[in-house]
Amino acid sequence: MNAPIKLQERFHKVQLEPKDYRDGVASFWCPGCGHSGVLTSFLRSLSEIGVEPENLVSISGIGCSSRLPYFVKSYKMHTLHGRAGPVATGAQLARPDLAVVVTGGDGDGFSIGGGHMPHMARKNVNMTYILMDNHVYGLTKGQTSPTSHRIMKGSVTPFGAVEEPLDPIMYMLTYGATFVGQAFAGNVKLASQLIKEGMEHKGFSFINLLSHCPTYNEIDTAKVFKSACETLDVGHDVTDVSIAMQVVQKAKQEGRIPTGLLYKVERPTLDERMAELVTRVGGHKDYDLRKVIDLSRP
Ligand SMILES: Cc1ncc(C[n+]2csc(CCOP(=O)(O)OP(=O)(O)O)c2C)c(N)n1
Repeated sequence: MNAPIKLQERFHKVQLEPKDYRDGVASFWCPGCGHSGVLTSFLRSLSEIGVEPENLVSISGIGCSSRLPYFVKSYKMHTLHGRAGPVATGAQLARPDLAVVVTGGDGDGFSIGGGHMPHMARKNVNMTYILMDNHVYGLTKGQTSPTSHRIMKGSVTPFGAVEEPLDPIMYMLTYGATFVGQAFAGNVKLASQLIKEGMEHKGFSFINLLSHCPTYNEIDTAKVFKSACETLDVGHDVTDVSIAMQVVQKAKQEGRIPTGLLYKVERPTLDERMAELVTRVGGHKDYDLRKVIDLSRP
């Protein structure tokens, strides 16, 4: 049997239009939803990467955003709320030759799924995580999320959120993601470029797309996101995590949102380390794979 072709080597082999990656299911997002911009960007990146739909796996949890895989031609799994990350990690380890992408909301990723986030980053799982960050729980009709601003009045917090918001970018920089980028979901040019670069990156790529919710978030409108994101021109050393953190913090203090590629480094991925371990330990006199895994089970 031939050795499986590595993931990044599969890219740029086919020429398909963005529409060729669109599955037939009609979108059921609200008119004007920022998530549509994420979908448009994702389809454009897939076309630019030239990945075959049968080599793509899109995985999500639960939420308006988590419906995105419905609309993309790929293998897909709409998993449990907050559990897309571990399922995607398993898929990536089982089939390192496939491109694995998680899409989901700030609630899905950082509330119920928050416990999984640092581990995907520190393990450097070779996959892409696109956070569709609308600072609200959309599907369940407008509760505050971990990224909601304190002034946001949610359906169960009519006087505003009482907690400070979490910053997904600082979080990922802290926990060791090897590719971190951010864009406004309505900026399809930048968002699709980041998704493309993130998918081409070998390792865990995290892309935060600020996606306005016109139905349940009156604070973070498309206009607000757009003007805050546009003002920044980041030209820093993207391989230095402390510089990336300083850039992000400085922008935040000035009321701006830093967009573009914020951080990118190379580090061995989880599947590479596991393959190396099996090769190394496999030569050990006491190592017997059959004792570790019951190969007779289907
Ligand atoms: C175990 C479990 N708890 C709670 C819910 C209810 N629920 C569904 S989606 C969601 C949050 C969605 O918010 P987010 O992930 O930000 O996505 P959005 O809808 O805003 O795109 C919640 C709390 C659920 N489906 N399952």
